[in-house]
Amino acid sequence: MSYETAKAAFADWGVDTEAALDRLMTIPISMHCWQGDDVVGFERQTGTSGGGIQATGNHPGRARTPDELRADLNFAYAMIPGKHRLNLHAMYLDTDASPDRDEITYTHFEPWVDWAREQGIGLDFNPTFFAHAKADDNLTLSHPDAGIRDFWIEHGTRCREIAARMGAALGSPCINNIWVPDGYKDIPVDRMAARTRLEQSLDAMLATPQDTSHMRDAVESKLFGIGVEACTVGSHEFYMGYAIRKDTLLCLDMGHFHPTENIADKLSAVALSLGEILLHVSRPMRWDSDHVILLNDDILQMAHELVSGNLLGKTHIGLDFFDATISRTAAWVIGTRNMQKALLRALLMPLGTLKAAEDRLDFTTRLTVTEEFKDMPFGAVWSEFIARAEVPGGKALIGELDRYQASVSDRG
Ligand code: RNT
Ligand code: ZN
Repeated sequence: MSYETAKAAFADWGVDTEAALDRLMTIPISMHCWQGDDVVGFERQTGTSGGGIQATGNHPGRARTPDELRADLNFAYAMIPGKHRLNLHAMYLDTDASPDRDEITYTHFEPWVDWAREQGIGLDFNPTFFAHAKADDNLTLSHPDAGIRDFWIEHGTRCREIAARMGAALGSPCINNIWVPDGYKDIPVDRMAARTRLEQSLDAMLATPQDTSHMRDAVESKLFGIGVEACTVGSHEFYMGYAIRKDTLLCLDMGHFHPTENIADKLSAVALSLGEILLHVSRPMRWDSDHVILLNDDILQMAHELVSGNLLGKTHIGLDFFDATISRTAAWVIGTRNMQKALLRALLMPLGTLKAAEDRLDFTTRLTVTEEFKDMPFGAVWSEFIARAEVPGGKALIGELDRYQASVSDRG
């Protein structure tokens, strides 16, 4: 179907496809660096990511250096319409030096800032509280040993400074997301002590005020992880209360709740008590498996809530998945485009009609319209979107993804 025919079909429902296309082009998605190298980083240390997160697979082409990762990112961004962001973890520093986590400075990340400036993209940041000898017990900011807590407080404090410098340098606030793996494999007897320590460490880390036009802190909760099945210190309730009291962002990761929970439902609930929200859009399969996101109901509902609840202005959309069994660049491109496709569908819904039906308790009309809309020509509007952005789709996209993957397959 041509775009003009689709445009008329949506206009018949009072939906303006041009407005939807314009809006979608302005929504930045923060692409996570760690899909490119299986969450390994560039710290000259070996070992797995730890902390209960695990990339599986050994598809050829893993980025081994910052230059390789940037080349892969440049390719991926070229396949995605619009201007987006890069979400960096502290373990991805770019330097010949080998500072420990409590020694890192902005200098170690300057090549990333230079690259981001050239690309015209913003940066987001994360302290790395895993994949380190001092995190081997899955306890960091809540560790009973004050020396270990201080080490991680210093790391987190430095990361906040680095994030602020990044945001200032690029003229776009850097979202600094704090996730710690802290928890217990078996049933702890003193949860209160662990949570009190986590709270005090976070307070110490956040004590230095940073300019919110340069950086903003987010805190990310989790239900459980492999190796910390009995108790996660930074649970949802812990961080929701903390974020409200301390005026930080709350990060909702779609893999960090019970599998029957609807994460999209949480957006409007927490938004009423929070200034801003960070999303880690992910796809858990049976556990927090971080599969590449599909254009499935979970993502469609998330996009619907963002649009329907008018939450795009206060929500930062970040991605969090890592699959090492497929082309890593294809994973980025497919996942990021799926998030955009979901947003486009949400922007093309006749929300006025639907909300009016709901308000007069006409649930029959609500159901009829949502189901009839499943046959609307969303694909033709998406094709127009990528054509205007001069980005390939369909077989041409597959050809580009294959060509790039072949060019990196001989990496050791
Ligand atoms: C882990 C959290 C966290 C990490 C990244 C690498 O369960 O989701 O966000 O995936 O920081
Ligand atoms: Zn996450």
